[in-house]
Amino acid sequence: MERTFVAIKPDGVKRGLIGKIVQRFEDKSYKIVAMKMMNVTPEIAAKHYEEHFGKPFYDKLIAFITMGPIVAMAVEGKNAIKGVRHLVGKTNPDEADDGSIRADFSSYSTTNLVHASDSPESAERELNLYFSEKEICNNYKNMFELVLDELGEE
Ligand code: 3AN
Repeated sequence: MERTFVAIKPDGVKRGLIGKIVQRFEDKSYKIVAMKMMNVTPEIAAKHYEEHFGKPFYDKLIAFITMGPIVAMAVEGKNAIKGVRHLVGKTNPDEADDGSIRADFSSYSTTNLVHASDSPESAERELNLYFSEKEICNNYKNMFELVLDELGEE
């Protein structure tokens, strides 16, 4: 079981897409184990996007992620890091697979609605940046896990 970090960015919140986006992850069997709406401070934004520091689009990236609240989530499931990235789609929505969130809801690489960790290392770093251990609620099973339990599957 893997855990990954997902954020609905300010455009997704403003466009009223929180429910639809969360539904995509739940439909695919992933379990939300933490979720909060929050404003991203410039300090958190700088840590989140430190790999892009110095690039031409960096300032716009920081301005965008701090322009309004996001919904931060910790999402768990089988191969969740890769699977969630697949559901989210490629950075440029024009190149994202049909049926992915970005392909279905955006045409812009900047306002592409969702962030999802791209590796186990990023997932750990980003989860620690946005959540404390006590904010993670992993003390329940979702329906997918209950069915697997019944089958005796991991
Ligand atoms: P993803 O969100 O798919 O993980 P990242 O982390 O590589 O993509 O990029 C985060 C954001 O940085 C993108 N949503 C986009 O706004 C911006 N960005 C990344 N690469 C480029 C690029 N080559 N040109 C312009 N903006 C970019």
